[in-house]
Amino acid sequence: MSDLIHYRLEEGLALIGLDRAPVNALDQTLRAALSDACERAAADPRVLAIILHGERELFSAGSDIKEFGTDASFAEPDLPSTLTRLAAIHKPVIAALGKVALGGGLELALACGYRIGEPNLRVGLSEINLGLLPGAGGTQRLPRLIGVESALNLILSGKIIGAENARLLGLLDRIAPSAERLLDEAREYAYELIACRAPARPVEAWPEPGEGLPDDFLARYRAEHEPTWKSRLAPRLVLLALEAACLLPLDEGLLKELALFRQAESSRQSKALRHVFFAEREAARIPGVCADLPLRKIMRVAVIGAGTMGGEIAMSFANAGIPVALLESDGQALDRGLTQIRGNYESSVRCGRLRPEQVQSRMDLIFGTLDYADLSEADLVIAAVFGTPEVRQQVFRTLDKVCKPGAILATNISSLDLDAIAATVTRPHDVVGLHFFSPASAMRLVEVVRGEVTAPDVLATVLDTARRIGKLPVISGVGSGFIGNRMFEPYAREANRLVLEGATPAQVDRVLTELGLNMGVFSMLDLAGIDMGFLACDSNRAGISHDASYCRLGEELHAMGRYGQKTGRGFYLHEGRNRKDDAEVIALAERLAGELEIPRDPMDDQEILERCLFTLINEGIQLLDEGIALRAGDIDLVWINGYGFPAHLGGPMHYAEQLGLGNLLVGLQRYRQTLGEYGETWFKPAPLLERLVAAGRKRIERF
Ligand code: T1G
Repeated sequence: MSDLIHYRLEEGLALIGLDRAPVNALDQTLRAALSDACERAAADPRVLAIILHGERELFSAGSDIKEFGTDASFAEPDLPSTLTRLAAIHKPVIAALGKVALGGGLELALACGYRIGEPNLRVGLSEINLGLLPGAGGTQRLPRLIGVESALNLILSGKIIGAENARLLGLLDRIAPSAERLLDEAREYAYELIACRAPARPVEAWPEPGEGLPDDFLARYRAEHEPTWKSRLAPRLVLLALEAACLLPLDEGLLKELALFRQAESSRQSKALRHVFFAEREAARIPGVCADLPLRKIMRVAVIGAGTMGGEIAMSFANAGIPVALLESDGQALDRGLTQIRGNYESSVRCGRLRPEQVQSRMDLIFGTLDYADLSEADLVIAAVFGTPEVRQQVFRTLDKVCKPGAILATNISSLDLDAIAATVTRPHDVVGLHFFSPASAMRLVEVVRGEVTAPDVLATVLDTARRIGKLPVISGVGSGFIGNRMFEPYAREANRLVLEGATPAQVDRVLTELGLNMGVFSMLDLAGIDMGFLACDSNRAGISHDASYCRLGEELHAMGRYGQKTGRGFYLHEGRNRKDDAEVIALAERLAGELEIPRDPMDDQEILERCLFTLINEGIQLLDEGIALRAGDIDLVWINGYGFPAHLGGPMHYAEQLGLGNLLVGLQRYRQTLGEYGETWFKPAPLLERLVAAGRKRIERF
């Protein structure tokens, strides 16, 4: 027996323990060992019932995602056939589920006749998050167990649910009183089943799936949900698989599911989403720093500034059960901040995202104060104060005096030079940047800014803490706009210039939202506020005079008091939640183009898409070359989680690799030549891109 499986014979029971670190991912080796163990138990007359469990408690995180897109994915014994053989065993098979049973791990449990879980169990069919569908019986066995609609909701949401919900749905027969008792409870369950001569599975003949379903149920379900799927392939394949479950016998449905799964697995969208999955885990790594570096203990946090951002940051920690001291300079501002936080929680209750009793329990974790001395026990202090660099540096000088040794001092301000702050304190190694994205209580992304002298354990501690509060931390070097906003600038610049050349704001935004972005540039600018100065419009940056024509439209709108949604007019005319092109803005663009001698023509969608994306991607490659971003995958995560770039395209860097780096370079060079001085200034290919193409490299990486 392989060491991936622990096989124990106990008075009529065979216990089969899966043991492939770290998550019992069902690769070919584990599938083979599992197959052998099941065959052995099925053939042994002494075995009256079988218990499948995780040797180290965790049951299984499903198929090995690294195998997808390779021959190993369906190397014999493949998972579907392994589970079909398991489901055919004429003895009760009990799945004892510890910690997680996800994807193929839950499908493995579904192929067993009975399921018992531990109280903190998390289960789900998370394949949809990888652009896949359950490919080992999930779309066929689940609807037969919990009904078609519940199965569709679970599969299409990719939601991970707890033990009690799983039991209520019919996914779990029992819940053990504790994780420690799981295996003993499974044994008792097995002996009960043996004693009452229970069948191999509780329902002899699977109920005809879809029984009691209105004939047009799936058609109505598709009509209701398809608009939300946009251009995503996997949800559409899921519906076809569920249709098969309703119309075909199990064995035929499984074949249909397998064909649909292979279609999903080979899709670009799934390849992109698998890239995102591993990029998220890679982002946690600090090059040159060992993964088990001792971390500082973060038990108490302080936030300075009870404004919108400070309040949302405080909520992020309170939501994770971490006590937060919220400091303000005056009582009224503090009261406003605390009232706003309570209001945020109460609106979450109204939307059903929070239970009423959680409001007070979270408010109890947030302690408002006006006194810096109350921060003396904080392990991490985050300054979320606006004001001049001098004001902010004064805040850090005060923190330097009051905070205990070893406390981490973080600033949330994106445009601030972190190293300048570190230079003003006696503990520069403890200074780090934490750029939360607004609204901080909802957005996952945090740019963790590493200063020149930030200590490795400070960086590692902040990365770990960000994950503890449910954030997705990405390391950035010090530089204006870090990664996200630095790239947003050329992207917004190009959009503005395109309007001067004949496009309209609505056309530019439509092209970008059709690609899959949640919002187009102009909708974002009107939402954030033109007065927020997203576009740096110094036409003589760093002494290099260049074409700043792209600024003029925003500058004029600002001068006209058209700040965007907040004033009802910006790049768009806003009427309630609707926005539309404004003839006044088009006329302004025409006038400016005349003054700037910019030729105007109707703009085609492809050019809009290329010019916005190519400049965005080019800036990202430049960031990588400068070392501000560590990895192309990090840049993808920033743009997917901070700016709504479609995850099923993998992020701007992955998108560029699929497009072909050579094609990207040719595109930049074409616009550089055809757009005169403007093109000469803003379409210069990043040197790293030129080096990558010259070297015939397919991946975007520093070298
Ligand atoms: N395959 C390969 N590696 C995996 C893996 C998987 N399924 N799950 C986790 N890992 C690695 C991960 O890359 C990391 O590696 C380490 O395990 C710890 O993970 C046929 C087609 C289970 C909740 O979508 O949700 O089954 O970085 O850092 O925070 O229908 O991992 O250490 O080298 O995330 O404690 C469906 C994905 C697969 C589950 C644990 N399954 N995993 O979270 O640790 S498709 C999933 C997770 C499938 C079938 C279909 C989480 C977790 P490294 P981690 P964690």
